[in-house]
Amino acid sequence: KSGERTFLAVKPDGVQRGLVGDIISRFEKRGYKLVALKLQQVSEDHLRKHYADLKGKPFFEGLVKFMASGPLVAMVWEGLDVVKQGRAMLGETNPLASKPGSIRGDYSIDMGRNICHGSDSVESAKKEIELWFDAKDLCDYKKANDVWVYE
Ligand code: DAT
Ligand code: MG
Repeated sequence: KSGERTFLAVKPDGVQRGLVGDIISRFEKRGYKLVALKLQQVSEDHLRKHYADLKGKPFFEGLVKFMASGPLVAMVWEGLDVVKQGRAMLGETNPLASKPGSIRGDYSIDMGRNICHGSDSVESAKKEIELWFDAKDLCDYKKANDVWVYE
């Protein structure tokens, strides 16, 4: 169960605003394990696949263009309940509804500039990890401090 994985991304606004280190640091400090990471500017086509569930929404095209507008940081993180906990650490989709202490609540205001992405379920995490990473780029390793993180 502590092998659960999620897909997280620092969006182009988060990269431009210098928030990559802070966001990675929050997940590291919490005790989660980094499994894969890359800085990459991706095509609109790739993002249409990533956001396929939102096709038809009025903001879809703008979202795709924004996400393709600059490099983003794509990551896979692993640990107990990491999908749900990751979403909680991100905050609400609307930054104005996000609590201080969450990434969006601390660093963002507008929905279309909300800094980060996180998978919304274990099932979509699986799909997103497959879309963004080759299996060979997911690192299987033991963290020495796991005995200090998990009872
Ligand atoms: P989340 O990123 O919290 O999973 P989502 O999957 O519903 O939210 O939407 C993906 C992104 O699209 C979201 O991070 C910001 C943007 N978005 C969502 N709803 C929006 C809206 N009503 N107006 C503008 N942008 C929106
Ligand atoms: Mg979503």
